[in-house]
Amino acid sequence: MTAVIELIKAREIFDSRGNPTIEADVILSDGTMGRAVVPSGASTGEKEAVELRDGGTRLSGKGVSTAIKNVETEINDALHGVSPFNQAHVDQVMIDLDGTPNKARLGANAILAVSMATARVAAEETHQPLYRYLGGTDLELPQTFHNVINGGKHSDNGIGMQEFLITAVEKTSFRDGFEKVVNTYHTLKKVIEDAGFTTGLGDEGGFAPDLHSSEEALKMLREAIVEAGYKPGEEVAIAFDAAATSFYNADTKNYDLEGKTYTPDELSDYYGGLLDEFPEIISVEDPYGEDDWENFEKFTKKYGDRVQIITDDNICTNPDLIRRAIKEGMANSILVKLNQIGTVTETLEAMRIARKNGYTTMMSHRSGETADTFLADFTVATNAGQLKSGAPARSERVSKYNELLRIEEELGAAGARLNKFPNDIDAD
Ligand code: 2PG
Ligand code: MG
Repeated sequence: MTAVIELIKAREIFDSRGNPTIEADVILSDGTMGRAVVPSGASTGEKEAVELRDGGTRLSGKGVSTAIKNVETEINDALHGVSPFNQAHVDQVMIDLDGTPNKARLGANAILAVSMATARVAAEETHQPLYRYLGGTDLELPQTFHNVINGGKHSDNGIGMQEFLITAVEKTSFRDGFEKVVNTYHTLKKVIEDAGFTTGLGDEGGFAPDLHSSEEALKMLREAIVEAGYKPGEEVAIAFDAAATSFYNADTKNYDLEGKTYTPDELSDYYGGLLDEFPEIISVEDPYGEDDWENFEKFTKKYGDRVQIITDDNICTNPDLIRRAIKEGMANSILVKLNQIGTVTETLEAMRIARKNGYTTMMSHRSGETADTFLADFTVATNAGQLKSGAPARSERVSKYNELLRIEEELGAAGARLNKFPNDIDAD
C-alpha cells in the first residue's frame, strides 16, 4: 500500500435543485480513483463553513469555478505525494492551506469534495467498501427519519415549520423498517388527495400540500400512519424540524409562525401543546432560532426528558460550538452535516465530542443533494445511530436508503445490528 496522491481533478456538476456543485476525483499513483460530490443546504446556519460561489451573472452567481480552480491548483499541489490513508493529515493540510477559521478562502465545498474523495480512494485501494474502511467492525444500521411533508424554506406552501418526518421504531431489520415508511408514505399521498390538496413534492421528496398550519401536517401524518395499519408512536413515530431561524423576528425577538406571533415562552407552550396532542412525536429539531441559545436551553430543560432535542443551525457540526452547547445544556442531540464544517476529520471530531457527553447524533443530508451515497456509508461507519435523508422518493434521497439496503445485505440481514431509538439503551 504505497500508492500516494498523484492528481486531483474537479468539475462543476448539478444538484437536485439544479444548482452547481463540485465533484472531485482523487487519483493515486497507481491509477486508482475515488470520486465524491458535495451537497448544499437552503436553511444554512450562519456559522457554517463557507460554500464558495463565483458570484456575478453566470448561473445566478452560483457557479463554483473558483472553488474548482482551488482544487486543481493549490490543493492539488499541497496534496501531491501525500498518503491517502492518513485522512487526518490530508484534512489538516487543507485546513492549514486555507488559513481562515471558516474555510472562506479555498471554500468548504472545495475542501470537503477532496476530503470525501480521499476516503473513497483509500477504501478503493484497500478493496473495501467505504463503510468498512472508515468504520472497521461492529457496525450498525441507523434509525432513519424521513421528511414526508415539506414546509418552511423547502416549499412554497403555508406550513411554517420545515420538516415533518416519520420513522419506523419497531422493525426486525432495516428493510422491514423502510417498508413501513414506504407504506406510510404512499398512504399519506392518499390522505392528502382525499383532503383535496395537491401532492406535488418539495425539495426533500416529501409532499408539499398547501396546508395552513404545522398542526394540520401532524394530523395528516398520524392519519396516514393509522390508515397504513401501524400504531402511532409504537410502530411508526413522528419527528419535526421547526428550523425556527426561518420564522424568528430579530427585531422583536419573537417568532412569526403561520400568521401568529409568539413570544419565546408562548412558542414553548405551543410546542408543548403539540407534544401533548401528538405523543408519537419523539424528536424535535431547532425549536428556536440560531441566535436564541437562551430559549433553546430553556426548552431543553423543560422537554429534554420527554423527547430528543436536536440542535442544527446553532452548532453547524462545529466542534467548538458543540463544546459550548454541551456546557450550556442546549440540547441532547446534534445534527451532523459534513458540509457544515468541511472535512471528514472535523465531522468525526464533532461526533466524538457529542457522544462522549451523552448527546445522540443524527446524520443528515442537505436539501440540495446528488446521487452520491457517501452519507449512507459514513452513517454506518460512524455508528451515528440515526440518519435523515428525506422522503423515500426521488433518486437523490432514495440512493442513500438503497445503499443502506445493500449494506444490510452485506452485513447479513439477520445478524446486522440495528440501532434502537434513541441510542441503543434498550437493546438486549
Ligand atoms: C436541515 C437541512 C436538511 P438544509 O435544516 O436540517 O434537512 O436542511 O439542507 O436546507 O439546511
Ligand atoms: Mg435542520
